Amino acid sequence: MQSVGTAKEREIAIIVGIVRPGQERSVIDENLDELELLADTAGAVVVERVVQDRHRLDPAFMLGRGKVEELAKMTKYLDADLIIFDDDLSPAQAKNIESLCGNKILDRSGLILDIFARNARTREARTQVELAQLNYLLPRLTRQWTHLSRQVGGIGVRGPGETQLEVDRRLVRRRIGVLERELEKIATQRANRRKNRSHVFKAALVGYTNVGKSTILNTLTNAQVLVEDRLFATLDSTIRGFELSDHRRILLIDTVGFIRKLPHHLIASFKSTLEEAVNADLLLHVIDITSHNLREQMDTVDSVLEELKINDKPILKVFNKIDALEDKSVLTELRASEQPCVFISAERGIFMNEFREKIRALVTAQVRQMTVTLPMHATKALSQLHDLADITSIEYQDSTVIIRLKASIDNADRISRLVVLNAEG
Ligand SMILES: Nc1nc2c(ncn2[C@@H]2O[C@H](COP(=O)(O)OP(=O)(O)OP(=O)(O)O)[C@@H](O)[C@H]2O)c(=O)[nH]1
Ligand SMILES: [Mg+2]
Repeated sequence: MQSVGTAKEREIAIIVGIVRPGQERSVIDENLDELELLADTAGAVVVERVVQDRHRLDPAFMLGRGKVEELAKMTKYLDADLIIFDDDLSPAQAKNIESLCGNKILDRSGLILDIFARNARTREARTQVELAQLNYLLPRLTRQWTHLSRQVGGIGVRGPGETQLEVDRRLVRRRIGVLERELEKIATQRANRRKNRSHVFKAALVGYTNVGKSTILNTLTNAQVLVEDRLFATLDSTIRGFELSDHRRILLIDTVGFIRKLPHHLIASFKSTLEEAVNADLLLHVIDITSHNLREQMDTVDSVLEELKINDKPILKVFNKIDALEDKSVLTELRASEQPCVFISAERGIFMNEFREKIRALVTAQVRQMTVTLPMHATKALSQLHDLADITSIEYQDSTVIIRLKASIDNADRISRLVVLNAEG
């Protein structure tokens, strides 16, 4: 979408990063590389990078006032449409910088929201994005936040929330209420659907954006999920059946990717989509092994999993894109420190059998809690149970024994058969 008043195909952007005391310049450069990719995904061309060392963030301007004045000159000279900060700006900072520079000011969160708005397809995703956008924009909808009322469209002001931007805060609040109720309804529908498949083992693909989660789903299940060398190609969860080598069927779930500084509003709004991962029995944490920020990306994913309170689930680390890895020495290091893990190329189909086998082993190793009832005289079956499971409690009732136990999934199948065989006496 084009911004009103310009005939430019893509908006021209300047990006800004800040080096704080103790931070490595190289880390900031990598963050800006990622911000540039985000800007590109949103449809902007980055023509200039500004990096400033700062001990203290200025409460009014984030950068020093002098630096912002420099930015204003640069904006005119380069005819830039927007300035994007890697750090989150307070509504006041954004407003102050905007009034000095005279163009649109965005931060990383605003940019990510814009991309989500762009990529949202289903009713659920669109509702979730609009809610996150409005929550983000609400404190920014002031008289002085002029570009919102001046312009329609363009990066930072488009998507499902677009039509809401010109109305006042009271109406925005009302709309937020409507969206929240709608999401509750969607969440209930999802929960009902989930109930129907609650007995089936579920593995969820989680990970940083653009690491190859959807490619893995497509390769393993012949799903036709969109794969793109773009950030946040996937915003909805897709669930497909998948047959393991022992013919057990499980469900594989692809869902939205994570990124550094994923806006909190987004995580909150995407709760019902992420709920699919929350309810999984196994997490497949996919990592792009060619990334320069491998560790940081893994840490980001870990902290989102923590925020979702699912970091205690069994996790298999799936290092993808090994076909594109130049320095193979990291393999040894990662193999030693990141067990359980696999190294694959989903696109080239390398080591996919090992991957399938690892999933099978982890599924089989899962422990299931069961309660079974046997006739009192089935003493042989009872002793077999002791071999197959950890017995948690035994209760005698009339002529039956009620046993609570924990068993591996394989043994749980055997136990079910044993119970059926002994049911008649
Ligand atoms: N070289 C190489 N590229 C891969 C491999 N797997 C995926 N890719 C590429 O990585 C990019 C992202 O792939 P996706 O499957 O869309 O990644 P995703 O994790 O689902 O990304 P989002 O949904 O955007 O979060 C695409 O350009 C893929 O072609 C691989 O094994 N090797
Ligand atoms: Mg995807």
